[in-house]
Amino acid sequence: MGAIVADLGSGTVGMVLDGVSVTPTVTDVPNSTDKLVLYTPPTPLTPISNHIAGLVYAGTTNYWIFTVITNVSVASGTALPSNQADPNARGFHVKVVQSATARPGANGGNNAASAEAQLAGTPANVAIAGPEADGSYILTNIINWSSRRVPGQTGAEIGNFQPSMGGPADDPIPGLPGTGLTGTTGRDNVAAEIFAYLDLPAGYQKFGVNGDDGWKVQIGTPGQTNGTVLFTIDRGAGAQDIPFAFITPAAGLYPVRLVWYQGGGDGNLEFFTYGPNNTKITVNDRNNPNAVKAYYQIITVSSLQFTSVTVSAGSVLVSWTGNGVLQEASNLTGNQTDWSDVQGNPSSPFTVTPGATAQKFYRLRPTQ
Ligand SMILES: [Ca+2]
Ligand SMILES: [Ca+2]
Repeated sequence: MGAIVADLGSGTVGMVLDGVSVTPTVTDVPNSTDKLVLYTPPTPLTPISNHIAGLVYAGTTNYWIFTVITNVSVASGTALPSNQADPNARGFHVKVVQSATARPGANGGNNAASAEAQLAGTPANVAIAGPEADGSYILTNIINWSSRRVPGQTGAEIGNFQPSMGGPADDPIPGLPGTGLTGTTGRDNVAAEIFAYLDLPAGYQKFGVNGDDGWKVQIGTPGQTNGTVLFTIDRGAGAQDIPFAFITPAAGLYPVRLVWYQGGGDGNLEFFTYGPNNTKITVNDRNNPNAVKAYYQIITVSSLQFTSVTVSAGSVLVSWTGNGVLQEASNLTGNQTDWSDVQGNPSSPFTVTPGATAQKFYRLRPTQ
């Protein structure tokens, strides 16, 4: 909970939560004499619970009430270590599908299940395939889409992020208009899966989507539809901010897929977080140090292992993958000193030269 206090000067400020005094942090608001007063409970408040907060300053207390928005707890073990983020893969893996006819299903096809069905191939896709091997697009910046920027469409900028509000211009939706679609059909009947590993701290994460029509956000890699749903709303409606929250049990890279769909009329999508003073920050904004970083792929650590041992023309050939040093032993007693690096640090494949000993053992030592 928080407040902005003007003209505090050298005065003190405090906060009260549900009748108990708490100690807020007080920081300067940039380019202002105002102060930002914030208090974050040590454990997240229960979803949908009601509270009374108070701001104490200048000899008085001003109270307000609030309700905690829904939040979902993400299971332990979901995240990958942050150091597996590929610094050369900032951005999103995006699959867009578009059809010549409306999605079948409830709410005129404007629901998450129908969008998943469309992503899986029904109704048939006519969107222009992206340059990736699987027909997807890689978007290396932010998600700030507007159907009005699709070639052939017109109209004003939309949402929180647009030049008149000091932000970037809206982007078109990749792959649109689909083959054979002209006029307004070029922006209709669309579904998209926007995937990234999001580098998140532990604790309470407040995100938001401004969209038209509806969307679902869930844990999962591309095409993985059974992960924990962080937020979903089935709607056929215009651009609107809808915040949602979830709790991460540990810091790390969380695989998140945002499934968005658009039926008819306008369509737009903005994906953002709420900063400490509720400032909206687009996910993966490279110009904002407070932005959540998105990565469309991780660094895969090559496993160190033997792949084959073969005998040919009196020689033994040992092969392996990964980065390691081949070690040898003539006898195994359980002692580390049994092992020594093979002379010359050979690379795979290695040809064993028959020697004086009747047996030889080999192993691989990681070079990390
Ligand atoms: Ca926008
Ligand atoms: Ca729409």
